[in-house]
Amino acid sequence: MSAPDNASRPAVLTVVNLPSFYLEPLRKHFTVYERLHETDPDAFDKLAPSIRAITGGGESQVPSALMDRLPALEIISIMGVGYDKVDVPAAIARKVPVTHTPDVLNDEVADLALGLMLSVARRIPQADRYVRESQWLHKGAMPLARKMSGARLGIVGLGRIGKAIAKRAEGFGMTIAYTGRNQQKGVAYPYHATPKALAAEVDFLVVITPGGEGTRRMINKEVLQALGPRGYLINVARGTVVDEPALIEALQQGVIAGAGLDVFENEPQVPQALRELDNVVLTPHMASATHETRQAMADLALANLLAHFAGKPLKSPVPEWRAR
Ligand code: NAP
Ligand code: 8YV
Repeated sequence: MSAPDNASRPAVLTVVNLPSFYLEPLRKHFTVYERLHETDPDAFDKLAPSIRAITGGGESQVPSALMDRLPALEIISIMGVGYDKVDVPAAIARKVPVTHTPDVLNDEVADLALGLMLSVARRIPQADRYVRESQWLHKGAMPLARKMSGARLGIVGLGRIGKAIAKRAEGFGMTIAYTGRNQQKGVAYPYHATPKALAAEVDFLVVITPGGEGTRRMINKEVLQALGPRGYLINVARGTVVDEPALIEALQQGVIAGAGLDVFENEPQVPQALRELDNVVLTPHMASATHETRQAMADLALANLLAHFAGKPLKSPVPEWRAR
């Protein structure tokens, strides 16, 4: 779509602070109101009837109450594969398509999952501190760590990213098993019907399902007990998938060996008790956060908006929209 003049540019509301490499091309095609509903409610009241699109990130809230304020809303474009905080049934009821950015981030998220596995088992952040704080000099060699190559990996959610994690883990000579709501056709890895059954069979349990009600606190005390004192939990999915208080207790009491966490229940708040633990590696929800991948996500989010306003097929609608 070539850039329209000012008057004919559709109005878009952003619901998160977007990076400049998304905002700048967005402004070429649209009149962009940056988080106007939060920054200037009076101006938002006046402009809301003209807003035809919402765009935000994978963690953005798009409740039906916001949609109610936007009678001209035509599309919600999420720059992220997860969309658990978008009220998709409410959007579908209004005939408003929701799009997201699958696949373009698979490699990046899988890379970080493997990075967290290595970090927690080989204690790489602790080793870095050991050198910086001159502990090597004064105490000698660090205590021995845990071998990852050849260990048993369990994947909770063998979807696009889960499969990219499995492929990388094969390179480490790991054995792989998985769980999900369904056994997958054409997948040779052993399937376990529940996270608990899977956890009992593995050394590393990697969680990479969607968030939302269907998976809330699915990784609970029982699953952690099944993972056991030599097991590591890695969560690159959503904080809501893990029972965080139960995880903290399990880490404090040695019920599991450690955890690598990119996501948390109440981001960016991370419980003090978790931050004080030495057997965890924590990252700030950054699994897709490289220039290359965030650019690809921004390009796809924009492409969905442009396709919609050009009357062309959407590039990547969410499955619920496709299946409606
Ligand atoms: P996907 O291809 O849809 O895969 C999701 C997998 O989860 C599927 O294998 C699905 O299998 C399983 N699943 C869904 N609901 C489940 C349930 N209730 N219980 C058990 N398993 C369930 O999605 P993806 O592209 O791999 O992305 C997965 C998620 O990763 C996203 O939704 C997002 O939350 C998260 N993510 C996080 C980051 C980050 O920055 N940390 C970045 C990208 C994505 P079944 O249908 O057989 O259950
Ligand atoms: C980003 C994510 O944090 O894609 C997702 O579901 O969680 C991450 O890639 C986010 O979406 C960036 O907008």
